[in-house]
Amino acid sequence: MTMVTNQIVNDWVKEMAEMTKPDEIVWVDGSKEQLEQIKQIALSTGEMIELNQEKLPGCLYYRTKPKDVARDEKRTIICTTRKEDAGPTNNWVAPDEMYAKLSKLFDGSMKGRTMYAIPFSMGVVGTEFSKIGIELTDSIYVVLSMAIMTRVGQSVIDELNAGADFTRCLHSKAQIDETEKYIVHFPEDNTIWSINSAYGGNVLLGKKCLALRIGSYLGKQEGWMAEHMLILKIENPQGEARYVCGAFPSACGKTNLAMLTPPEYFREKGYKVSTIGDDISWLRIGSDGRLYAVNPENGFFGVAPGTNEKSNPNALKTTHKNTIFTNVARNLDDNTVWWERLDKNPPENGEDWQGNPWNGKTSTEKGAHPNSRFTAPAENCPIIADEFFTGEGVPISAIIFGGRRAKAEPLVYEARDWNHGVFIGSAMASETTAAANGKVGVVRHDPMAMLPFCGYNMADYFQHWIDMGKKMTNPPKIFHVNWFRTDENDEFLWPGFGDNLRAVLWMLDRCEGKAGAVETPLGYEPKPEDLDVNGLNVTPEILEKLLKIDKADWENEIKGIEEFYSQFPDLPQEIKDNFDRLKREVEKM
Ligand code: SAT
Ligand code: MN
Repeated sequence: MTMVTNQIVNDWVKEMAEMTKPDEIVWVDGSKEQLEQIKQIALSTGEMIELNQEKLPGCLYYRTKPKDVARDEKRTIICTTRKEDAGPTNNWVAPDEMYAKLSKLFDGSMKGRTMYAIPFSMGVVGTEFSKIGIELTDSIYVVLSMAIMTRVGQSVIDELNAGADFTRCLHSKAQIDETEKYIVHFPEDNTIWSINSAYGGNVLLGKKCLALRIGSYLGKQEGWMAEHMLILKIENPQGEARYVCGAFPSACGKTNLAMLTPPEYFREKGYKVSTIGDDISWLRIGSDGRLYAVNPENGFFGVAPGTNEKSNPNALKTTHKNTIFTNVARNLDDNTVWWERLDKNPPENGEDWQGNPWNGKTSTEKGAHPNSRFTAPAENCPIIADEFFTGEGVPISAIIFGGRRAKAEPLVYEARDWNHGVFIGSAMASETTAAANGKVGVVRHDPMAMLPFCGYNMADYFQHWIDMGKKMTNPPKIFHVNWFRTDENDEFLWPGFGDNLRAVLWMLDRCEGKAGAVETPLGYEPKPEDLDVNGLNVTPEILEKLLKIDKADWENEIKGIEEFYSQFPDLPQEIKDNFDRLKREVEKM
């Protein structure tokens, strides 16, 4: 590989190495040969395990420490000079104080280890969307995962040598001491420091840290948006392509929606779905006044449990080669992997995610951690769209906000206009999942699914959404969905998965003025007959339940929104107006 000649880069790497004191520094060029050599080191030390190379070629197994299994929001910090710039929903510490504290923890943290320097790009190098980063790490798991999740290679080094600015990402697993774990962002310095974790979301710094937290901060300044959104391509029987983005909190089915298989009835009609992204979108306004999106990532870091031939056959196929499995169960008989709901055939001679002997047929304990993951190259996905590879933006027709809600939220509704949609996104709530440490199943507000990922003051972020709307002559329509509504017996009312396409097609028809709707206090809802439920066992009564808006539930929602908003002294007027209108309309119900 060509040397890095950019003096700013070399000075920074030198400074970081003087602090962390590794035995040596290795630049990662992304070549197959080098990655293979690095992998062999991880296999020889036992850091990673090679899986059955006939059944799972190129696949590796990795286990984290038992308390290092998810993102840690309490230990995720935004360090801006002024506390107000981080806002009420982020943890904040003054930059000087945090640098001083972390410098002590990083001091000598790589002694006896190799520091890998990984130059990477989020987005296709050379496109308008691309942003360059360098991650310094002492973890081979991070090296191999970044090589899947981001674009690593000579072209990135060329950009750096041509003087490109870059995000300075420093990671050390140190002692993986959870009492000294920190995931820290210095947006004003374009810098991320993460220490004492080895779990993906905390250490693959291109992902949530750069592409969302630093990305959202840069987007505000530079006039674009970084969002926690999948990108889906839908082609109708005439072959016309439409694109939608969807924001859902972690572990609420983004990967499933992004890779959905249309119900047979729609496949026969000629509908086709392909995937552009499953987690993060970067969005810019095009010269035609529309909003364009790319997926800045190069792979999928998906939740394993629940992924199966029925729920997401495309994801399953995506993981059959060159994939890293983290914290799933292992089948010792054939050295493959297993997780809950993969199939009805758990290993008898297995190991659970912590490495304990585990018999899936008799044990009452879970084999895989609920937040166990696969890290798989996007190019493996059988339905990956061509547009993914070009990295040029695709024009977005609809933005979908959604959460996991047993009650209150109906299946689907449409915002009256952009600002109403921004209000809906800002007020959304969802039940917590295993993707972050803490209690699971508690309803919490999670605006635009960005609560853990917004790198600056959330009220300013709402304002940025409003401002972006003002700049678009042809903005996407905004919708809200809830696939997770339950009946009196706590059973899901909606089949979900591939059938979610039915709601998406209603949305696309709305965008083209073709589908019916009725105005409600929440926005426009389909009438039961507006949704195509052909071939589906959903009765009109069930549809009615799915679409019902209950006054008492919404009085309660309003209280929740009021309480959530109370932490923001200055919300945009457009949001206040839309909230006031909701209150008036619910009152009138
Ligand atoms: O752990 S990650 O943050 O990368 C995945 C997620 O929680 O959405
Ligand atoms: Mn996510």
